[in-house]
Amino acid sequence: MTDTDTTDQVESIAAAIDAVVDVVARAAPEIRSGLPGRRVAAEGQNPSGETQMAADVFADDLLCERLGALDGVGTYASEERETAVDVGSGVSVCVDPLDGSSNLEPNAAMGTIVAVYDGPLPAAGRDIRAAAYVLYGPITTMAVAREGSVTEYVIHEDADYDVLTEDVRLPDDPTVYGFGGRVPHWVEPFEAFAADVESDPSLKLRYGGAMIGDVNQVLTYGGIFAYPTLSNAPEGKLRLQFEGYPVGYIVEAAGGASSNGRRSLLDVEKDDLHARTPVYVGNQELIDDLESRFAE
Ligand code: FDP
Repeated sequence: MTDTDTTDQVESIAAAIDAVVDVVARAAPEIRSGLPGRRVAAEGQNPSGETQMAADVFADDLLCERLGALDGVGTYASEERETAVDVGSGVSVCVDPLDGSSNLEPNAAMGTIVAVYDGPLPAAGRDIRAAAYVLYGPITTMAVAREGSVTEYVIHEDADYDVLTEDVRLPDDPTVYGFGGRVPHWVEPFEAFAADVESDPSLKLRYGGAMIGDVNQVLTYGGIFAYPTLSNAPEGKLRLQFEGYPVGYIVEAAGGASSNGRRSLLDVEKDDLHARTPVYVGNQELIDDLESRFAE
């Protein structure tokens, strides 16, 4: 909440966050059970020029309808649509309906990401009031960050959900890393950092190709996930409003750190709804080391 928010505003934002989290949790089993027949390309591309799967469109339509119907939600935006949708008055909700949907064909983990902002879109990172992700793994779980702490839930097939872990914290001793992008496109500071990580005997590679699956491993085991700046894509691949801010907010709330290579993801400012950013999240000492390479 900002210093100028009144008690009523604070309460209505909290109520909107409760409702958004509940809708996303209850939609998750439906999204999951809707996947088998939708492992095919849809007709269009998303605003970032990527082929959409039928499942991306299905999850986006479902979440737009349910979240857009909530009192206290003013704007719905998603990675799958060009412009934000005005749905009333209240918080702005940004969604990546199916993160990692290229994992649909090989049947590997995927997620749904949601960020709640107190302000118009594109929002600033410090406008974020809550973020959550659903992980469709062998079981369906959800991590929710708000007011500086993260709670993990298990979501059952009947759409009920229970707390698994309160106050999720990154373990102090990191053990895993996962780096995206093609290695020939990594730039020199990142290449040097990655070489040191790879030769550290306490760390091992665990990379699944869906950001949420990879970030959840970092939350569970400690370590670092990166989708770095690339020589052919200096801003990397991931989208700030839909992926960078929420994942940075969640990892920081769990005691870790986030960065675009130079500063916390929450301090990165871009004025385009679909702007991209390099993403580095994980244990503080690894992020400090990474940032020192880009400062040289
Ligand atoms: P996807 O394209 O499959 O939806 O931003 C989306 C994302 O997956 C992330 O989940 C993942 O970390 C990254 O892109 C993987 O990208 P590439 O395999 O294309 O490098």
